[in-house]
Amino acid sequence: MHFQWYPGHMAKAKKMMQENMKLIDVVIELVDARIPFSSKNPDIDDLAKGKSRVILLNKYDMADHRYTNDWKNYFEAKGYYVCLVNSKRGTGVKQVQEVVNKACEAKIERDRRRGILNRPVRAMIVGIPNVGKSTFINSFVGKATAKTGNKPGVTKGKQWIRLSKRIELLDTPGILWPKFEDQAVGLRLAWIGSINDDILNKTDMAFELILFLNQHYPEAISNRYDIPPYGTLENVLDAAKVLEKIALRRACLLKGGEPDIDKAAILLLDDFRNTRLGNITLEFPEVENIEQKEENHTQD
Ligand SMILES: Nc1nc2c(ncn2[C@@H]2O[C@H](COP(=O)(O)OP(=O)(O)OP(=O)(O)O)[C@@H](O)[C@H]2O)c(=O)[nH]1
Ligand SMILES: [Mg+2]
Repeated sequence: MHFQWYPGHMAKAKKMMQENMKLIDVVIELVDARIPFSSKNPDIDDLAKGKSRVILLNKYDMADHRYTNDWKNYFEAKGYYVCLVNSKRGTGVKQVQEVVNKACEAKIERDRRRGILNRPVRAMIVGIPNVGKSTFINSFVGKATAKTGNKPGVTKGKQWIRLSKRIELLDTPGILWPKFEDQAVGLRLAWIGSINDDILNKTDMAFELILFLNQHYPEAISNRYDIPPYGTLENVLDAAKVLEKIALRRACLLKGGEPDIDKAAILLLDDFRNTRLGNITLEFPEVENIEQKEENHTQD
């Protein structure tokens, strides 16, 4: 599968981030709790060198909570501050403010020693497309806050949103692209609907999803579609048989009454993306595995 990711637009966003980074104390990075590795941009570590780092495992409500906690531990062990967030409903958003304060304690102390009192911490939100940046900002900012407008002494025209006496947010989120050149990463991004899927073969995506679910959530499909449990699937041909069963159960039929597996594929992906198959996490923090991937990535 080959993915296209609006390179021009992204290059512009990256430049914006580079220019603004010197004004920023803390970088708040959103990742999708269902794919915390695949939705994490690799360039951000370079861009945010020396800054306090907060990771929000967003869309927590859609992920498998057992693994979200593992991911929290995984990132904390790497020195990030981590919050579990459902930006859509606002759950966990309050804690972000506390965590940001904590992440910036050293900086506040440094300021204090230099006689700088009450300078707010400046934060930037970053993340790949569709991860929930705008939803989070709206939820984080709430109604009571107002834009501080152009601040003299800071680069002209920059808008800061005052969250409290202690935190200001740059009002343009940094949009970064995922590491979609990795096929497995691309597939997971496609499953959750973060890649324009007009260019993808949905039926192939559905086969792969059926195989993944068979391995990690073996009852998800039979429960949802009321299909008798089936054993271990070996390959795409086996997955195709399951998709046929789904098609028959849901009356996705071609003219002659044959199962319409392309239609069933769309239905399955739609059900998955709307958590109708349950809370599912698509990758797990098996450390070696990920470290290996990170190494591969830097070799690219
Ligand atoms: N279930 C759930 N949905 C969320 C959550 N956060 C965001 N969404 C949904 O995810 C979709 C994308 O959210 P946006 O806030 O537009 O994402 P974004 O990162 O600003 O996207 P771009 O502006 O394209 O980069 C929307 O449909 C949101 O309603 C969450 O925590 N839980
Ligand atoms: Mg947005």
